Amino acid sequence: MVDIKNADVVPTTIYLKDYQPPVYLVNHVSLHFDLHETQTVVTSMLSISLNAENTNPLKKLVLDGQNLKLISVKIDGVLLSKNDYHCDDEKLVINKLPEECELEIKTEINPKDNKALEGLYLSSGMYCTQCEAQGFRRITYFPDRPDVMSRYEVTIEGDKNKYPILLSNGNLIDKGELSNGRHWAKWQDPSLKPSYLFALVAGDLFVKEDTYTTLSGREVVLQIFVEHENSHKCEHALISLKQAMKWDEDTYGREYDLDIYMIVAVNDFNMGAMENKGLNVFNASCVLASPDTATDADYYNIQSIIAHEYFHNWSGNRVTCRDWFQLSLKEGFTVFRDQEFSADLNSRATKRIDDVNVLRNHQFAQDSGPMAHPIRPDHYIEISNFYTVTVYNKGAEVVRMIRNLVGEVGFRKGTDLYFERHDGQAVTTEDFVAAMEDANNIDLSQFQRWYSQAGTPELNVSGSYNENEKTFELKIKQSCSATEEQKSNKAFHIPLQLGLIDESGIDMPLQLKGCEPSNKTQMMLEVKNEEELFVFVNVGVKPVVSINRGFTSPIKTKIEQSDDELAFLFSHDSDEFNRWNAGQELAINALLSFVQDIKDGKELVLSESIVSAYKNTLNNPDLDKALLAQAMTLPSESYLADQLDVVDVDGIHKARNFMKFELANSLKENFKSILQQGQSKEGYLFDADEMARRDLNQVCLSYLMVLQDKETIDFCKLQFESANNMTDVLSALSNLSHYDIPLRQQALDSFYDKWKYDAQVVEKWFAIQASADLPDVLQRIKKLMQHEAFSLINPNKVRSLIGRFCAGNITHFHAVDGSGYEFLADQVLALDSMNPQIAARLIQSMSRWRRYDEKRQDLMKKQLERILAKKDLSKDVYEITSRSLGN
Ligand code: B3K
Ligand code: ZN
Repeated sequence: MVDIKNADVVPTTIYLKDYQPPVYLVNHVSLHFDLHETQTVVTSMLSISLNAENTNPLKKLVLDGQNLKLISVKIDGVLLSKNDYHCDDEKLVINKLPEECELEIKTEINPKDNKALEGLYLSSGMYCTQCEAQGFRRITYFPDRPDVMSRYEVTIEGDKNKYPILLSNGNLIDKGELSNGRHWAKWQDPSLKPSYLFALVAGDLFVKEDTYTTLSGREVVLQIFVEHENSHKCEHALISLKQAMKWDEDTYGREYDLDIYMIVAVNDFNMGAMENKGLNVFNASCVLASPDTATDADYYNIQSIIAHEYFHNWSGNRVTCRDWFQLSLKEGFTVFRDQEFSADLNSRATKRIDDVNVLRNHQFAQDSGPMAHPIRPDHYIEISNFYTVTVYNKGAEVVRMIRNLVGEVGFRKGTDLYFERHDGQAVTTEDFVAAMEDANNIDLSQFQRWYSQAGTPELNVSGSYNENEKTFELKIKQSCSATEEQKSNKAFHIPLQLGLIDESGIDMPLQLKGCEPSNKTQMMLEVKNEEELFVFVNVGVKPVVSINRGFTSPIKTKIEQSDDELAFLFSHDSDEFNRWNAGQELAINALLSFVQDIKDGKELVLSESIVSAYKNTLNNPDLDKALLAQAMTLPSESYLADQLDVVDVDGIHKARNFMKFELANSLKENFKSILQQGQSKEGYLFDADEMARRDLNQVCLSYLMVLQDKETIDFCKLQFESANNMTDVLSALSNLSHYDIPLRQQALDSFYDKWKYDAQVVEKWFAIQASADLPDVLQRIKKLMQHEAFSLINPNKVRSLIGRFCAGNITHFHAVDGSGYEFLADQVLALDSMNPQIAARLIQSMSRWRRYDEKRQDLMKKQLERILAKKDLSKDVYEITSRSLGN
């Protein structure tokens, strides 16, 4: 198998600065697949022509290829001899080529053996493909780069019984039977597309069908293909797809272009889903839902992922990336689009909090570790490693900041211009920003630094009130600590929404010195220099500052605010995000002081004022239940860890448990009454109110369970046994999973027994056990790896058991004996030659090893070195491990 590096050859680094336009273009691609499980023959006919834009005098054609068996090459019908081309593990090079020609290449591939799940592979008896970023080269030799865009015609031939459904991109134009029990179908895609958007599916599938009439009155056929036993689980995905189609018409004026839109659910998939033109392939867990098998979080995710992939049809497919360094052009923008879609359809404030939590818990961490990279990286070894929370989520924040700077109307003008100007092209992030500048007549040149500089900017904010002059001065200093690769950053252009609140909790009218008075009570400040001074005049009383409202910029803000001020903001800030944020700050202050007290051997005491701040919040009748659930949730252990210079794994765990216990103890009557009032006998409904109700119940139950009183345990048992939806059942099971009581195992066993034939539910069962806060959790996980339902080949199982433990069960993963690290390294080594993408993802739990105490540092470093020493390590794992070690 290729896909590996030679033991003593360091893999090549690819640089953005080396970009060259392609030498040849491929105008038309005609593919023929003769499907056989271990020997599929692919015949590809390429209409090739010299690219006028390329100035390279060496006019040789270099085609990418990986794990392919070359059978023959013909130019304009003439068979080439082996001397006419060069073929190695990575490419096929043809030197002498006419300016235009028809190139026919025949290759053989083995879909059954393909466990990397890139290119064409078999999953649960069906063929499917994954080509982004560089999987097409595992199907046939091709200039596998996004700036080569072609029209495709695809013929698929396969066994009729086993694979009655044969799909590819575009429209079905012909089909037929063959004499030997086989049949064929021919698909034609009228759109221009890069190879990474190619898709093929063949299987025995149920199809759920509907139609959608577009803005201009065209009827589009919508089809969702799933395994027959899942036929009842497609409704939600279909509704979500129609919602997304309508939203994109309403919000961006974007209509779907083909006559058919297909979605296929597969069991073995490296990520969530893939936006192939007209034929999306989805991880089954991101499509299938029914109330008894899927949680609210699943319903929510499905809605947003279906939308995300649909939105790519414009932001990604019709306008695509010139090269893979531009990935955020499509991903950052599309994440921003899906975030706004979810916010419009559900609760806006809670969506923002969820998104910021992802950013703070994961992206800020990445930005301050060895894998830090700008949203437009300038080098990589393996591009699969750059499908990151930075490129995606920080990328979305950067688009959001542009929207904040130009306003909603200006942003729409910008996107209209971008889509119109670049439809059918492969472009860069600069092209996106240029469209925004041109449509709004503004200069975003300083803003562009967000694309090229890594690291999280930090603002130091201090305010001073002059009672005599009734002025309020706000001093802001920005800095961005160096990342390992980028030693110095220039000042960022930071939009900052601000409010000043008076002592009764009302937003004051804002007037900057030298500006006319107005009744505006919020203002978007623009920080551009390292130091800025904003002077507000006519400020009647000393205000409390509410800054970076709605998290207008993805930054850290340091502002001197007392616990009293934070408690005041926690109950009064008119900005719901900042109100929640003040509660988090308050909790962080308390938790960090507990961490210190534990170190100093002091007794821990949760102050009355904090308890009453939480009590007031809990009793506030105006607060939406979903927001209340978020407000009552303490900051995560990983976020707390990021606040410390040296992570104190056990201290954080103890501190958080202590605070949770104290709040549970003091507020138990409140929690119980919310829980009792929040019960419902109605059937499951996926809507904002019902989700909020279930969410708040879950938070209350998790507090009460800490107390381990009989009444709560009985309540939990009853909920587990009798709830009519998976959200409540799983909430009960997960609450039981942290306590080593007989009921725990009984519940886990009966759950498995009931759901063992449902892969998505079994994944949840694994995940719950991997997250358990039990001292011997790792032993239990190792045992679960021998379970009949576990498989290292299936990424969902790996993620739910191994990934969940290493990335989510921080205390036990970082056990001081190093057992977690050794376990992780074992799994990475086992997965490396099978599925390098999944292996590389796992290691990231160890990449920030320098942040821990010496003992743990040493243990993690040893395991990283052990991984790096493996012969024929994949490029994916090599890149993450060597960067983590700082090589
Ligand atoms: N574009 C795909 C991700 C492909 C990942 C390749 N390793 C899904 C998405 O972001 O929509
Ligand atoms: Zn995407």
